[in-house]
Parts: sequence; structure tokens; C-alpha cells
Amino acid sequence: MAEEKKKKEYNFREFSTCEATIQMLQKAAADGVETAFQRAAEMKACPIGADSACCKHCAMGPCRLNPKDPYSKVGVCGATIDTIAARNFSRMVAAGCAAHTDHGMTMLDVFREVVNGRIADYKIKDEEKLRSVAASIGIEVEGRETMEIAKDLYEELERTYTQVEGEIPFAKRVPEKTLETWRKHGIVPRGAMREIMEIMHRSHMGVDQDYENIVKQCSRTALADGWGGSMVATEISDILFGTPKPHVAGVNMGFLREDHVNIIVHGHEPNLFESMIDSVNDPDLIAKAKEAGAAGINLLGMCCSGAEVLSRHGVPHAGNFMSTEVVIATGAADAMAVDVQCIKQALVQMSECYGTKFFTTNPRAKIEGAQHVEFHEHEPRKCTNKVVEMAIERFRNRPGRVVIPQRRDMGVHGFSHEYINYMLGGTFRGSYTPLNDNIINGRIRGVAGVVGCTNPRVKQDWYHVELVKELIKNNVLVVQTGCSQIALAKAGLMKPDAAVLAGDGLAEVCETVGMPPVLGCGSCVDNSRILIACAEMVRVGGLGDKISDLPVAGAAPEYMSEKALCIGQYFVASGVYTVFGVTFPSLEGTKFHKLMFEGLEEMGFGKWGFATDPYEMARMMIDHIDKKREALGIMGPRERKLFDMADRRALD
Ligand code: NFS
Ligand code: SF4
Repeated sequence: MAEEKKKKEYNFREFSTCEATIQMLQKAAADGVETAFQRAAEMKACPIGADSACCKHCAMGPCRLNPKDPYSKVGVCGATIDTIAARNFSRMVAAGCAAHTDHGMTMLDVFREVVNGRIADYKIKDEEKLRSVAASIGIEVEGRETMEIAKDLYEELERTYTQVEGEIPFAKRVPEKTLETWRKHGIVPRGAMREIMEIMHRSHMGVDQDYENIVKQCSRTALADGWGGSMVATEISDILFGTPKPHVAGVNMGFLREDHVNIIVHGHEPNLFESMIDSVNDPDLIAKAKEAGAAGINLLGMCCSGAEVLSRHGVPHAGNFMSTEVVIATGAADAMAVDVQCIKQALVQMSECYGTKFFTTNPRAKIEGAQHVEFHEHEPRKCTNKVVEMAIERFRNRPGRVVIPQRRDMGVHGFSHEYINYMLGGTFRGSYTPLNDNIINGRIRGVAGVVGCTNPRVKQDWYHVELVKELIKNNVLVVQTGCSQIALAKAGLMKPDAAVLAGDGLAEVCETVGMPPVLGCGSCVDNSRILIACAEMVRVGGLGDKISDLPVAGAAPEYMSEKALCIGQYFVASGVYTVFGVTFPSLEGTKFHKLMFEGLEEMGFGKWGFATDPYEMARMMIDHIDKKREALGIMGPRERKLFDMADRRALD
């Protein structure tokens, strides 16, 4: 069947700037296998859908409005472009929120079972973190047993999901003035289940048909993710598996090893990964691998749980979202185990072509044609041991040729909020004061979060890398998560010596502290670390009294997922200017668009920005940072001595 179609010739350098991915795209094409890049090139995105000018919320439709003249028509029910776009947007946010909060729920399930003594394979690894999280939401910790605190913490955090009335626990971490703005507009989230339910209801045919009112509930839902489900996912993972600290770790396909059994874990929930780490270190399984002729077992991550264990334990990472298909084309992946989110259905076929054993492990995410080995947190090793055994089998009978791109990129990963605090302030006086001071004195112009996916509709990694380079050149400190972090790691910007690419002020701070100009914080749920960092910058003082006063900005230049839109909306609602690339689901000139791109800021929130050129994005973000500096009265150059090693010693 494939022969009938004329094979198009592609220049793979237009698809990606990742050398390993390009090399494997060439190999896959030579092997007659196509990927999402080719499918994207061949399937034009639907222009009406891209503009969010269609509605299929009921069977009187689907209704298509005219994107060229959006007010010339309404849907059969009379829904206007603003209603339709606001409803569509909110449902995407609801789906994104559901994904993150459901992931957080799983972490909480594991935590509950640990607290109740029903799980032996996981335990509380980071008691200090447990105590600090508990204290941050008003749980008494002084003189109390760890398990007592843990029980209270579980009960409190369950409210992040189930609370019917009143504010979620982590609302206590939000700067007072920011919280006031939320209260004024009635958007402090209750439990995520309630917020998601309400937005699904309100966006049903014939309910909320006032775009401003819909956007309100959309913000509330998004906040239930950022300060709710995602934050629970991050905090509980730290408590169970350890809070990340910086360490040198490697990224890229060169970490596949031809003489080893290679296992890739791709997905989002770290519990699967943690058990896989135990399985690949099991002496019996290592002996089995050796019996099969392998030198050992080699474990790699991909996408977000990969980014998480890269940050937490230094497990090498094979690549971001747009490399998950081509990594199989190496022929070296003996097994790929996936759990939930961002798993392309095409991976099953790809794995079939190359003889890779492909496993789904989560009851919530089966894929037709994949072998399902279910993961249960009460007996996690049953699943992960089986995957390792099957991978060893595949190694023994590896079909075909193995080609491993020889790219290995080392960098420093694992900048948790706690570590940034420690790094800047020193052991006894952990504090964001030096960061704020360096922003006030102008050495650091501001802070930017660059995060999110890669997308086959744009050249992989290029937008992330160019944007970040431009930002650091202009003295903007960059924090990163998710697939974006992996793009920059591959480009070598997670190394301290990348400070040569930074402007003088930022470079000086990096050299003094010994940090890279780009700080990798982990997975997409770890964007909650960035929220906490923002709250801490407000608390320390000197940069205004709410998040929207801070000289900060966010971007997801190559986003594709609904989760990314939800993250964008919670940053906007928290007070951050957030710029997206690729495409934005609204039409310029409509009232809905105006609300998202201007109106929200006038109401005291952040706002959205959109650009498809990374240099333009950088300019927009820097202009915004400068506008905030201006308002804070810290625009001019101020000579303040840098808080250096000597000062820190003096303090100690
Ligand atoms: Ni985030 Fe993770 Fe990557 Fe995008 Fe997907 S892996 S949760 S959604 S593609 S950054
Ligand atoms: Fe059309 Fe209105 Fe039904 Fe949407 S809800 S499909 S706009 S009739």
C-alpha cells in the first residue's frame, strides 16, 4: 500500500535542529518508516479549527464560522465567535488541568498507601521536605512524629481535589496581594474536581454564553492545576523520591549503548520510573542480561518522567517529545515502557517495525496493538521486572542493524526551588535575597520561564534554543522544565561555561555562584516550582507585592498539548506575561482575543502574548520585563556590590 503513494523527498534539516533526530529521521526514511514530521507536512492543520472558529458541542452543528469575518455569522444556536472560542479554550484548559491533577492524584494515592503502611516499595525519603510542605500550609510540625505529620498532610492535600467550598490548601502559598486579586474576581480555586466539573458544565451547549464569565472559570480551573494538582505532584514526588539537587547528567541518544540491554521509560508519573530504577539494578536481572550476552542493563528516560528522574537522580535522558519515534529507529531500544500522556499512538507501529518491545503499563492508557503489563503501586516490581526480562529477550534476538547517533550532552540539572534558595543564600541563610538584589541592581534584568513541548509543525528545538540564547544575552536568567529543558541541554546551555553566552551582568552572577545561566527544574508539573519561586521573590521584597509586579515572563515556543495551554493560563492568572508560539486558538480582532491578550492584564492578572519568531518573542518578553522594572523604579543602573562568596562566608 505504501508503494502506491509517491514517496516525497524531505529535507530533514527543516524538521529539527537536533542532530541525533535528523540522523534517525534519515535512517527511518531509508527504512521506509514515516514519523509525525512527515505526517504533519502532509496533513495541513485545519485552518478553521486552528482559529477556534468552529463548535461541535451539540448535534445542531458542528457549526463553522468564517475566520476571515468572524462576526458575519453565528452558530445555529446563535453562539458568537467569542462564546465559541472561549468555550473551546476552556475545555482545552480543563483537559490539561485534568491530566496534571490526575497525575498528582496518583502521587497522593501512593503517599496515602505509604502513610497507612500498605506499600513496602516506596517510603518517605525526604522528611525535611515533608515538614516544610506541611508547615507551609499551617500543619503543626514542631515536636511531632513524621508519620503523624504525614497523615495530616495527606488529609489536607486531598482537599486539593475534593474540596467543595473554600480555598485549596496551597492558596496559603500565594502572595497576599495576588490572592486578593483572585478573591476580588472570585477565582480562588476549590477542589480541582469541582472546577473541572463546573467548566465542563458551563461550556456545554446553552449554558455560559458570556466569554468574560467563561474565562473567569477557565482561570479558576487552571489555578486548580498550577497551585493544586501540579503542585501536589511535585511536592509529593519530592517527599517520596527526594528533592532534586544539581548534578551533572547526560542527555541525547548517544546514551543508548549497543552492548547493553536498553530500556526507555517514556511518560509522566515517576512511580513507574522509580521502580524501573530498582529493577535495572537488581543483581538477578543483571545476571540474566549478562547471560544473554549483554554487558549490562541501561536505563534512559524520555519526555517528562525522564526530565524528572534526570533532575532527581541523573538518569540519562534520550530526547524530548519529537524524538520519541526516531529513538526506536536506532534499533537499540530493546524495550519502551510508557504510562500516561504525550505517548504517540504511532509508537506501537514504529516498535513493530524495529522489533522493540513496547509496553503500556497504566490502566488509564492502553494502546491498541501494544502489550499491556499493568503497573500496581502495591507490587510495582512485578511490572518493571517483567519489562526488563522481555527487554533481555529482545536483546538476545536483536533483529536488524543498530545505529546509535553519537551525541552525548552533559549539563547540570536539578534546580529545585529549595536548592536555588540554598545556592544563592548559603547553608545557614537560604534566601532569595541575593537574587532579588541582583535584579534590583540590574545585573540580572529579570527571570524567564521557558518551557513546554516540541511540535512537528515547527523546527524541533530551534525556537527553544534561539529564544533562550537571546534572553540570556540580555541578562535574563532562564528557568526551564519539560521538553524545553531537554532542547537546551542538547544545545549545551545547561553547563556553567554557557555563561559566556550571557550578558555581562548575568555572566558575573553565574560565575560567582557557579551556576549555568539556564536552570533546569524538571518536568511539566514542576512548573509549580517556578510559581513557588515567584511567590518567594515577592515575599523577600523589593520587587513589588504581587506576582504581576515581578520582572518575569514565560514562554512555550513550540507547545502542542492542552496541558501546555493550562500551564499558560495558570501563569497568566497568577500574574505572568506568557508568550506562546506555533499557533494560538483565537482570532485576532475578536473580543475574546482582546481579553486574553490585553484585558486580563488590566484586571490585575498577567496576559497572553503570541509570536512565531523566537527573536520577536524574546523582544516581547524583555520589553515586558523592562516595563515592570520601570514601574518598580529600578530601571537605571545602580551600583550595588554583588553578594559574593566572601559575603556569604562572613554571614556564615
Ligand atoms: Ni509537558 Fe510532558 Fe513534553 Fe509537552 Fe508532553 S512530555 S507534560 S506536554 S510534550 S513538554
Ligand atoms: Fe452550533 Fe451552538 Fe451546537 Fe455549537 S452549541 S454546535 S454553535 S448549535
